[in-house]
Amino acid sequence: MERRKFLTLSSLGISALSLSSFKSAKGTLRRPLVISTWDAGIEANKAAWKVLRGGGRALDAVEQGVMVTESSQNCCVGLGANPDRDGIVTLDACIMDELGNCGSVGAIERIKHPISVARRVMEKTPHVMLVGQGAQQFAVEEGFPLEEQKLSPDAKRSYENWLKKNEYKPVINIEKTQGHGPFAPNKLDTGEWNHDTIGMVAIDANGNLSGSCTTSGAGFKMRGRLGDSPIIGAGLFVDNEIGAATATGQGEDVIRICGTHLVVELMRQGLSPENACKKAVERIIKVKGTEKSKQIQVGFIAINKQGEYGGYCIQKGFNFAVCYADDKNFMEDGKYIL
Ligand code: SD4
Repeated sequence: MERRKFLTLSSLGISALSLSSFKSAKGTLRRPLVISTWDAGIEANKAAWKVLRGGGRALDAVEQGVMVTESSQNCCVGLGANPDRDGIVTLDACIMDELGNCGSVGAIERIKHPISVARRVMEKTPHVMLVGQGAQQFAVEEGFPLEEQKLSPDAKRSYENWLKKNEYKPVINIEKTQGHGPFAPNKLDTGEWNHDTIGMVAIDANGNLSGSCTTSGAGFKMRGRLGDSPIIGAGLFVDNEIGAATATGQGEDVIRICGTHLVVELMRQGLSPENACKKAVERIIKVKGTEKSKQIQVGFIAINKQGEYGGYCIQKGFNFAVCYADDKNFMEDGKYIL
């Protein structure tokens, strides 16, 4: 927000929060603003909003927001999530700030908060990505406790089910409770979710953007497989001049088009967040072909520097959580193409 406007309103006793809906020439300017993928985004947004409403930095908001999801035992993300096809939970995460700094971990095991390790990689090493044992070693050196290697009851049940068929093929990520939030616990039992990721992007009261993305990766993936989520420009991209985007769904197809980098570049050319996400989805369909695209799901969400947001996906079933005020934290269904 423009500093002068902020100071004037502050001196009138109006809090930063009430600024979230003041009008600009482009329509309603929502700032601060945080959006995140899937139903679990509601709880994650609440934690992010606590940071943003107090005037905090978007980077802290996106880290603390997705930590909530990583902590949940009954969720698709974090150590309680589905394992790879050898029965081991391996986690990927990345984070990016308003200065273009970024950090990432891939295939890390027994660490509860990969997003925080990704942040340490960004802040404390000369590197962007650490993977596997090296990432775990770094986490331990940084004081992160090594958790037990044990499947959560939900993941164990779902892995045992998977082993019966041992079928290795992509699943179409959907949220059957679409738009109904909040995130309900035993969804593995009811089959109400089959996704594995939370991506979050935010703009703070100072107009700075950041993003985070954390996942257990595609359920029952090959051992050693990395998806888009820990890859800057695929699962997450932030450009503080323009906007920020994150992705979910079939990671291989997001990587092929450098998905979130593409979304941000399309916003740079003047597209709204929603239209930029739509064009990126269209690109995937063009590259993959319509018939094969019907077998997969990809969803993008994005915000721009003006505080506008949007999302788009290949097919029905993707949703995202939007928060820009104490009483405005709600689900939106992603528009879809096929
Ligand atoms: C991956 N993009 O590892 C992730 C999976 C995902 O909802 O988003 N699932 O490919």
